[in-house]
Amino acid sequence: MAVDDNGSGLWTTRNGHGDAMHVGDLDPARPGLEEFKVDEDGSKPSSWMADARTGRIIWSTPANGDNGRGVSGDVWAGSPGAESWSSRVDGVRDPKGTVVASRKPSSINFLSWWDGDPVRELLDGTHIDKYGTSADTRLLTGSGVHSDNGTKATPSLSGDILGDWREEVVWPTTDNTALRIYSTPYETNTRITTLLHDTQYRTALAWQNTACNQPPHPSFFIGDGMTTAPRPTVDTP
Ligand SMILES: [Ca+2]
Ligand SMILES: [Ca+2]
Ligand SMILES: [Ca+2]
Repeated sequence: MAVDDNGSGLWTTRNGHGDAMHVGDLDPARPGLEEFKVDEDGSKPSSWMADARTGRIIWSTPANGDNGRGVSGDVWAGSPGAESWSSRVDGVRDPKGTVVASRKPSSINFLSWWDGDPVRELLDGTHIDKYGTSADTRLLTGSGVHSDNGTKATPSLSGDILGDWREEVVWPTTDNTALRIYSTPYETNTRITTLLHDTQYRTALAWQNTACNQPPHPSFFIGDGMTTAPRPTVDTP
């Protein structure tokens, strides 16, 4: 459901709890924000995308038990906008719900803007990979660190906290005596104001540290073919 800033309910799909939800400009060709979610209730659609303002379901996949993992983000330039995939649904879907690639990424967990291009990378366990339709490419292996929460494999934090718009990952050392911050070694020609200036992203950095963690999404599209990113008119406190 969505709650207005005065505390009253705006809408609900009545699809109940799900372990993964993503809200962002997942379909840049369509005005406004979209929501992608997987459902735990085996009688509800397994996965779906909705208009984030109204809750209207844009597309969905048939009920198929407890769909425990799902991700949506632009991880592949071969199809416009976000790719969406989940544990119990075959294939990778475009923002209209059409299967555009048969091979799902090897992980269904976090995302990270890590290398120099605006297409997002996959973050899972203590590694970062780049999606490819035949195989993923490993870009980072964190050694001497660990993730938490079993198969959910959450880092201490993932998000843009230093430098430019690319995202850092924080993991605890294996002996739990220190936190390590990993930052991208890649240069980029893409200039975007630090993402913490975006209120949605800033809020997402806070809520991803509670309950079922998920990667933060900004309120605007970052990905292949993106338009010039918005610049904040005032500094966020
Ligand atoms: Ca949109
Ligand atoms: Ca894409
Ligand atoms: Ca990238």
